[in-house]
Amino acid sequence: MRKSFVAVLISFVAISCKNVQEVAPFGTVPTPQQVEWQKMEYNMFMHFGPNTFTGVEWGSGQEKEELFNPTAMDCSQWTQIAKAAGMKGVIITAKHHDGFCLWPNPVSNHTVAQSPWRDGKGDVLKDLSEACREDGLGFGIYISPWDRNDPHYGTDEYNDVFVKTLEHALGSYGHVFEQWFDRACGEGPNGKQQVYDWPLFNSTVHKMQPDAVIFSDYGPGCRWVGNESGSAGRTCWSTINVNEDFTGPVQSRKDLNEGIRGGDTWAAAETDVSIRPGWFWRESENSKVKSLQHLLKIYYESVGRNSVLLLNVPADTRGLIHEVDSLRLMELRAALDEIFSVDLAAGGKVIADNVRGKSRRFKALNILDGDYDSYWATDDSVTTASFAVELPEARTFNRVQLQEYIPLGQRVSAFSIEAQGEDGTWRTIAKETTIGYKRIVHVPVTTATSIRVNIEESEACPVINGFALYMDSIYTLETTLPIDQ
Ligand code: FUL
Repeated sequence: MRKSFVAVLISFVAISCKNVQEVAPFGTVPTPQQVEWQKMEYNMFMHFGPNTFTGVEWGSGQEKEELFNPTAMDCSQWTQIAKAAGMKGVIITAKHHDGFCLWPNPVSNHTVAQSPWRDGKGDVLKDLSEACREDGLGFGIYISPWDRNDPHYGTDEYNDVFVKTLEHALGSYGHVFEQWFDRACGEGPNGKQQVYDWPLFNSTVHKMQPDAVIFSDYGPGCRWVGNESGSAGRTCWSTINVNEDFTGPVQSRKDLNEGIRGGDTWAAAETDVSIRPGWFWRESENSKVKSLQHLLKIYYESVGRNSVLLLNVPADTRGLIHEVDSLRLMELRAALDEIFSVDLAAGGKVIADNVRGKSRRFKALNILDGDYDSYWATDDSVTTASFAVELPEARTFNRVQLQEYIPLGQRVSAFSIEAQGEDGTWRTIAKETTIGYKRIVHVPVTTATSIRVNIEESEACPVINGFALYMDSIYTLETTLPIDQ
């Protein structure tokens, strides 16, 4: 009797699994490389070059190569700090607007090879790419097309020089996870501006490094977040609209900050911000390194808002990250570890009002299993749905983390969160818009036995792969707006 019941159950499950359709991707979706890039979450930006020695932000291009002479250059120090900070990659200014190349670029006379550093035999890109490999970090390259030194700048020839520059930098140091294009376009030594050939530049990157995600103001791989203060939009779509030739239309800062719902290109926001007031190191700013509270705010408003954080930590004239900065990074790491080490939703039960095809494959409990590729999904016809997490006991938290399974597109455009107190009453603790890869919602300190997430509006059936609750007792600069605002 028992045996036949089990057999019937097994065949029922088998039939139901077989018949339930996969969730079809919705709209514009990321490439696998863009998904991996987003999973990195937190990377180091490294501004280093002649400006480090002159104390200016934009060099004129007339700086003498002799200036560049770090006294204790050690890229392993950078990568060890980045790794200990929990960062996953490092992106270096291989060439800033002043045109000086941190590697011996054969098509330039303004490089480390002309400097006294290591008798002209040094190569920062070589050292850093090796240190990144050693420490298991991604290696990324910033190259500014604006060049205030190159005599060809402002003529057609320059685009070819720039392509050769790209080919050399991207072809000599192994895998590059991100190519960072600064779109600044000022005047060169002859007083002329350059007309950049973006399709040619982008195709060169794709040819040299097929897996590299290309950053620029509007992609094509990832986009600028629209400010340098470290804040993605509270609403943040990973899509924008871009012309095929990537010359525009120039997106408004608001569109860059919030993305465009239903946009034609997947280009998630990257939040680049400096740990100091300037991008380059200068002694006078050793006392102005951002506070732990400020960095936590930046973390919540970038990683917590569907963006990747690219935190600039510039090396000093020794060629080392200064002690003040590294100490602050370790404080941030310790705080993040403390906040996110205990998931208070662990061990909970999850019930949803709709499960795709009533299939176990798409069951609501998938949101708690820690497996990125398993998710809760509803039937295609359902775009308004709720799930409730019943906690093993009453628990106190002030952060609710949600994740959408972005390989299938970004869908949710409005959701609310309710909590059931120990007296049994439910109250709304948050009303928000987008989720994306990761959303960390700030809620008032709440003690609850159950939490309910209501997907109130979604472009297609919701697909949620992560849910967690945390208690942050460290961050004091609360930014939560009152509900309904
Ligand atoms: C800007 C540049 O002009 C700054 O110097 C800095 O490199 C920043 C990250 O991008 O466009």
